[in-house]
Amino acid sequence: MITLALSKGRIFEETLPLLHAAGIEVLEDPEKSRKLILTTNQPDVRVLVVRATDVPTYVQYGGADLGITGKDTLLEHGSEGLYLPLDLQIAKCRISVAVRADFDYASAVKQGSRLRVATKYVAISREFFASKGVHVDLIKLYGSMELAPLVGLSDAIVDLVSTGNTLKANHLVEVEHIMDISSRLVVNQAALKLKQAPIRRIIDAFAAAIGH
Ligand code: PRT
Ligand code: MG
Repeated sequence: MITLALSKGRIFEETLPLLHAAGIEVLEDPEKSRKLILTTNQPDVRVLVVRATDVPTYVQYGGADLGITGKDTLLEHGSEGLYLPLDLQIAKCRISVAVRADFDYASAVKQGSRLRVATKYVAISREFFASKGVHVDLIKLYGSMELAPLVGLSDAIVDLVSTGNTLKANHLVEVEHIMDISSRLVVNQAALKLKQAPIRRIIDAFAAAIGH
């Protein structure tokens, strides 16, 4: 049995064409079904539906053989015990610093002010601001980061941006582009040894589908 961990939403949707290229069709829709283990047309391939942030954990501990997860999630989680064969170029976005349109970020940085930064991405933020020599107090949030500067919880946020519509709707502006983000295939290293042929087949089909 080959077990693939996926999160619902954009990653699931954008993975379907890759699975199709590997001859795998998921037989249930995770948005409609309450099942957490989805069957496929391949009797020896199943899909687990897990929280996006839990995908690396499932694969690391062998709850799943493979998974697909954002580079953001991997950088926060770490990639110990994981083999990362492919950047799938799906679920693309960027991770940025944003502030209220009326906050003078450039002056605050120039003056060496201590910034309060709200984010789900504590590791990425710590590393980014340290590399710039900016002192920050990081406030860990689990979602809706855009709210924090609006109510004075923080001066800035570090969050994912794709169209920019969420920032705009909340009168926030992007002031730093930290890095580009896309999703990667992650593989359990022990599973790769034990189930080499079927896992290689999936990796190769995905690679061919994205033109590698
Ligand atoms: O939603 P949930 O809390 O369950 O989990 P999650 O947010 O971790 O998962 P999910 O499925 O929303 O995101 C999974 C992965 O998709 C992320 O880890 C990223 O690698 C990738 N991805 C790509 C995105 C976006 N684009 C994105 N735009 N993840 C989130 N967003 C959010 C962003 O946080 C912000 O709130 O969308 C909003 C901004 O979008 P725009 O288009 O308004 O700029
Ligand atoms: Mg989300």
